[in-house]
This record gives sequence, structure tokens and C-alpha cells, in this order.
Amino acid sequence: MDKRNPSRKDDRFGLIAFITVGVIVILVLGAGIWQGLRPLIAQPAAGAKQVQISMSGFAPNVIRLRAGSPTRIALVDLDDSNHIDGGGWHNFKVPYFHITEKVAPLSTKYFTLDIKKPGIYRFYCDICCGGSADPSMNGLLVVKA
Ligand SMILES: [Cu+2]
Repeated sequence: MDKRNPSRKDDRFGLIAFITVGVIVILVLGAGIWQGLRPLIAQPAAGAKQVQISMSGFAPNVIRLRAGSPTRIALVDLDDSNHIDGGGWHNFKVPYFHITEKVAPLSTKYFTLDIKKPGIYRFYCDICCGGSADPSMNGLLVVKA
């Protein structure tokens, strides 16, 4: 009589149960995260240009403005506070104009950009991911006359 067979069956059952529970946990967590993020992502900021920021960078990373025409920006932070690097906080810095706007995890920060001088200016986040040295944390403000 082979004594290994029953224990092998037990192992397989254990593995299948583990995978099933894992899949259920991933589905439930995924649905929860999606439900939590959806209002943020879907919420149209009335009259504001939406700029999303996360660990993967700014989207869009090119913001086009007209000189002398104030533009409201809705900076949407998609990261939650569980991020080790910066705790989910991000900022939007335009060093040329000494602008710094900070946004909390999973929230939206509204501010107005009123640039009078046409040109192309760099912006970046210096809270996470290596900050201004990280190309994905950089963007360009294109201000036309
Ligand atoms: Cu950041």
C-alpha cells in the first residue's frame, strides 16, 4: 500500500484552497480599490484642467496654457497613504515661478496657474521616487502668447 497518495491529495487540496482564497482576496480588494478610486477619477473638475499624479508620474505631463489667462488646475493624487515613498503625497513645483502645490493621498488639490510670460517651463514632483531627477516625475508647462 502506498502511504504517500493520501498526503499528496491533501497537499493538492491545500494548494487549490490557497489559490482559490488568493483569487477571492484579490478580486475583493481590487473591487474595493476600484470603487474607492472611481469617484476621484471620474469626477470632472468643473472648468478645471485635470492633472493626475501617481508613482508613475504626471498625466498629462505637458500642460498647455495661454499667457495672462488664469487656468484652474485639479491635481488628482491617485496614490493612497500606504506608499512607503512619500506616504502617497505628491507636489507640483514650477521652480521658475516658485510655485509649490502639495496634494494629499487620494485627494484633489485645486489651484490657479496665472502665468503672464510665454515660454516653456519645467514642473516636477520632489516628494517621491527620486524627485526632480526622475524623468517620470517631470513635466512641461507650455505657455503660449
Ligand atoms: Cu510624487
